[in-house]
Amino acid sequence: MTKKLEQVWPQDFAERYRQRGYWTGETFRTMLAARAQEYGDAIAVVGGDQRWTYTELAQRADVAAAGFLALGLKPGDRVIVQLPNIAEFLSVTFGLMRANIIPVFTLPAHRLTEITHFARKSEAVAYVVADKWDGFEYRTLADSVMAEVPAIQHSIVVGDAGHHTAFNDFAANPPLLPVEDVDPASVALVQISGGSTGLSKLIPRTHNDYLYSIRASNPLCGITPDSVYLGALPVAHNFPMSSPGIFGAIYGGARVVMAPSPAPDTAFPLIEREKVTITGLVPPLALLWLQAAPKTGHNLSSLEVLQVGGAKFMAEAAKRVRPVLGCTLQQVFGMAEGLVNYTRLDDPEDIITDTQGRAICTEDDEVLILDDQGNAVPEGEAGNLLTRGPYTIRGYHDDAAANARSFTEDGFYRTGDVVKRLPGGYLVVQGRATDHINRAGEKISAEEVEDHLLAHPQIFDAAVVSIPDDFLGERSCAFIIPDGEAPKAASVKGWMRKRDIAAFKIPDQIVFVDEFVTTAVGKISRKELRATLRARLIEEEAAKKGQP
Ligand code: OOB
Repeated sequence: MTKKLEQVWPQDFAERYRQRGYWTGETFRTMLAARAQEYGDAIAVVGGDQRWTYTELAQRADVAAAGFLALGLKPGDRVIVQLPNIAEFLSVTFGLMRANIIPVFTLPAHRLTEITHFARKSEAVAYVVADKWDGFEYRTLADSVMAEVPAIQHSIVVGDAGHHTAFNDFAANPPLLPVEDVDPASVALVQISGGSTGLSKLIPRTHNDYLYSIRASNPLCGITPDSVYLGALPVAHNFPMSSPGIFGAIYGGARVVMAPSPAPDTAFPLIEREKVTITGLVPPLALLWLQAAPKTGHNLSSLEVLQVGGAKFMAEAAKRVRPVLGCTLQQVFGMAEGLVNYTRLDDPEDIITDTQGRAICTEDDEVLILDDQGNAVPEGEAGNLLTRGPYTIRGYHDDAAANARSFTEDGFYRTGDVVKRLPGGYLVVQGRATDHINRAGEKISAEEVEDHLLAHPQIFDAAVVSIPDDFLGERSCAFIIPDGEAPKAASVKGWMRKRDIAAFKIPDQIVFVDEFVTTAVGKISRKELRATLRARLIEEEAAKKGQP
């Protein structure tokens, strides 16, 4: 028996969210059908040399849906989707949703270890990849995934499929038969968590809640049917998917342009050619764009809004966005679990540059800032951010331990972020209470990387910490106690690479130590240990640079 995939709010909350018009009963399928009606001839998506109108996108979604059903997939099944920024991302996704099949979104950077974990945990029956991307062979990965997870019965490849099922052949199937309407309170898609403890958790999002966050984001981000959204970050990530992202653009009858890479030499020509009006970046990429823009020959004047989020964008860099790029900065502080904060486009400049915005839903995004004892802190003081609301989940899929840790009894999600609140509800992110590394917006669980390191025959113990980094925001550093003679750092990294994990999880820096600090009473917690090691390294590095 497959485990039920659901996301349930207590009845009184659900009623309130419906009554207040957040949950409308719309589903992804009815939404796309309505947009195809209204904006039929307008271009919905541009990717590579493809340009599809809304009518065509809806037709392609129908074809995809018929194809998935013809393979024997059934409504309610889960499918791992691992696609780069290509037009087919939308036809696959809307096709699955059209057939009431649930996509589980993974990143192109994920490898066998992560994909098999997501496949098992979601009990997926199929896996969709592109043939090759960025020098990596996803068909070979699909072979390994199928060998390891027998429940995955189909691997569907966009492009040259080899011996896999060809997505491009779906058009040969008989047309889609009528599909039953789906309950808008059911799960539409699965996002994955940043993974603050151990392996990433699955985040089921419903039609009601996800579509609310998208619909409510659009006016805050200035999306109109004339907008052109550039998908620069991997669009499977919650930020470029829904804040407002590619789905917001489609929701608004606007245009999505898929960028194969966020690097200036790829993105800038696309901005000029497609007259892009809005895009979203993580801080390190925003820095690259600020550096490249003054020297570019490309006309970037169509750009109206640059969103930056996923990690803290420092005020000094934020101040340069308007003068250098000539557009409005929007800071976005969100999480795949739900809550998204935006600076408003007409906010005073200092709010835009110095804060991470305020919640989408002024009335019903409940935001608590508490000290470690659970008491509210005064305005302006830092505390732990907890939240609940019409698009913040009440639980992860099938993970009682994580749920007990991450949610309070009355349903607040403990974000793990330390923030302060300014008048008007604006939040400033101060740091984090949990032990993950936010490397250029990619969240890395210290524990997960430590577990890999501990499998190394010459490693006795390991602690992984975040170190401030001028460019990445944070980089990862592994402190290692060798078992006998220390291996070379490069060989540890090489060995980690062979663990079939996303490359961003390989430690940036490795420091060998003889022992970890202990206290008089013996062992200290991993959390304290990481904090101590981190502080010591930062101090040593500062001393080397001759700083105080
Ligand atoms: C976004 O989502 P996730 O799930 O990858 O990561 C969420 C975490 C937050 O809890 C926070 O620690 C950090 O990423 N974060 C930021 C931030 N935006 C996210 N920290 C400081 N400043 C920011 N602006 O990263 C995400 C999801 C939707 C929209 C935007 C970002």
